[in-house]
Amino acid sequence: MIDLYTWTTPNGRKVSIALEELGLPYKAHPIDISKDEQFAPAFLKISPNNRIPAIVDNDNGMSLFESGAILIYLADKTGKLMPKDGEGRYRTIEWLMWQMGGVGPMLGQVHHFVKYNKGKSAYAEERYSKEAQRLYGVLDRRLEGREFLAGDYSIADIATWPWISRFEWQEIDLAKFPNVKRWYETMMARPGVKRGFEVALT
Ligand SMILES: N[C@@H](CCC(=O)N[C@@H](CS)C(=O)NCC(=O)O)C(=O)O
Repeated sequence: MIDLYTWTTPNGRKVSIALEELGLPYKAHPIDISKDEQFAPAFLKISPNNRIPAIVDNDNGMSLFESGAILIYLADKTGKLMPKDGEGRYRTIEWLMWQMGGVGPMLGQVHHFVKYNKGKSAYAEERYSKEAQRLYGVLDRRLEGREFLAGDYSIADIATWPWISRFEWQEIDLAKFPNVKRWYETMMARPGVKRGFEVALT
């Protein structure tokens, strides 16, 4: 059994989607970041950066924070959603890191400036919207002639999808990125993705 500490955000949903896709038993505990629960001393012990998501794997007592590290751990634990070795493993990690270093932080800034604080900084809105357009272009080109980001369906897709699911907040017209649209819809139709997206926090 895995304890997942999470909230209804793209980074949190990456892990609940992976757990659902892998069929691993878990319990999701809410950390309400709008009430600063991420700063509680008990949570700091498992997530020293004060951010969700984090997990505790009760099979071995190990705790982990940072969604990318958690996804690699879960893939290695089960031998699924990432090749064990060879080029396929590094392609998966490559696109996972692209999400962690680019898609997440940049689209997060779009949410901050364009969705929640519109009109406060024209410079930031333009800068991050332009970067969002660029990243959607990269994703669209990568998905040209490919069903998934890095070979078979993998943790790279699972990491990226929850951010793309907020395309409306980012004022992105998915019709301009047909490969992204097709990939987005393919993933949305997966029962595990649906369950992980709507995970009940009790
Ligand atoms: N790189 C981290 C980012 C985690 C992150 O930014 N989590 C947000 C929610 S999506 C959070 O906990 N925010 C709380 C805060 O800003 O204080 C990861 O991927 O796990």
